[in-house]
Amino acid sequence: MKIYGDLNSGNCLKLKYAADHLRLDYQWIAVDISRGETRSSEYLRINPFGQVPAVKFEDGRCLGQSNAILRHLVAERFSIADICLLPYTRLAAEGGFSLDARPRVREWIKRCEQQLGLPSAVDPAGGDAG
Ligand SMILES: N[C@@H](CCC(=O)N[C@@H](CS)C(=O)NCC(=O)O)C(=O)O
Repeated sequence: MKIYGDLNSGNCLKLKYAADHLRLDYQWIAVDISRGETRSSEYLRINPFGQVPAVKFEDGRCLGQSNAILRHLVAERFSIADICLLPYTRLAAEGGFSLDARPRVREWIKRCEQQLGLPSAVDPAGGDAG
């Protein structure tokens, strides 16, 4: 993946910080806003809106908008917030709180458990209880 950005731009830095934190394999392509490089015909083929950041994936597709890119990069990963909430939430039943009416919470717990290699606390039998 290539990340096109200018290190003087906060929108670009958030991508760089996230990609570094996630240890993603990427190449940083410097695009100098002050030199008008975002408006070059070469760059406009990457991002027709003429803004950084943008990314180009291995398959050639490009994506602009920092928050959309961030969302894409972290899509199936969990964050510090997930880790903070997981330990007690996954044991809700032991504390007398049923998650039966909270299917989205159960799905989230299962996703985190899979990423961490934990046994399922919300579905100990391993079946799909919804
Ligand atoms: N909503 C966009 C904003 C992008 C943006 O404003 N980029 C600025 C740098 S922070 C830029 O490329 N300016 C150069 C230009 O418009 O030519 C995002 O979050 O990516």
